[in-house]
Amino acid sequence: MKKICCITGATSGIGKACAESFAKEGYNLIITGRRKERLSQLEYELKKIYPIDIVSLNFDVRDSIEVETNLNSLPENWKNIDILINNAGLAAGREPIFEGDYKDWDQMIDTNIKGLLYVSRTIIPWMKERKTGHIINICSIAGKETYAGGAVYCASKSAVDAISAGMRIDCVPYNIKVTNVCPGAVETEFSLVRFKWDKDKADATYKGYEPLTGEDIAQTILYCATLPKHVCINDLVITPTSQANATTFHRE
Ligand code: NDP
Ligand code: 8X3
Repeated sequence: MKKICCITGATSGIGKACAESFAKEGYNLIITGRRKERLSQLEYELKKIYPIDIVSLNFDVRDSIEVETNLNSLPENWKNIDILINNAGLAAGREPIFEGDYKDWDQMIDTNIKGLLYVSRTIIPWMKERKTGHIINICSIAGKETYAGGAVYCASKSAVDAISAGMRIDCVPYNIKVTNVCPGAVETEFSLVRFKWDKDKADATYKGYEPLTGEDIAQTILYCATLPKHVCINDLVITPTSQANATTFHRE
């Protein structure tokens, strides 16, 4: 029987790359996001290539009712989720804290922390019932180190770091693995979103060095997800070779 992988935020970047990598490995997929057309397009493209089933769920992770309604609407056999990739997230703004925008703060906190919690709260009981499962939380190097203009984004990812640790403790009796993945710079739509689609600012983030790609992270996640039953990678920081920590880059 094919395994089921549920990926939040599959319409772009790391989530989309995960959908492609897990599809290639023969997993059935549940893909989610707010941009419905992108979900439909991805579902169409993957089904054309791979002999797998895909369910697309179109919801905003910030809305607990939408999260529960959509996930609970899955047919019973689709609730047997083997892997949950809690990926949906964003940074909004890069101002010092005294110039921060409340809307940006709400969006980051509601998406990165509360959204991840709502999705996990709905799916973990199904894993617990079956005494099997693997939750992969996409944290960030920003959850390990705070940088200028990133207080709230970094705080939201620090929260993910803490939630992963707590989730692992609560889930360990039920044979559920929890892996916290902390990427450094990955070139996706992340910086475009952070800088409100200012392409020059987004491009500057990746200038002078080779950033990671969504595919690099997807391959790493696939590795974590396909280890033997008794092996769990708990916490993993991954950067481009030219990035030493959250703020030190070697740019040519
Ligand atoms: P992208 O902007 O390319 O993708 C973000 C994804 O999250 C999209 O699919 C988007 O879907 C989804 N998303 C955002 N907000 C919501 C929401 N409210 N409800 C549902 N889905 C949402 O960025 P990345 O792929 O880079 O980011 C993925 C994750 O990786 C994030 O958690 C990010 O913080 C983390 N990360 C990224 C790094 C980087 O350098 N790129 C480094 C470290 C961590 P849609 O808009 O369709 O809803
Ligand atoms: C994204 C990486 O360093 O821009 O989480 O915060 S960083």
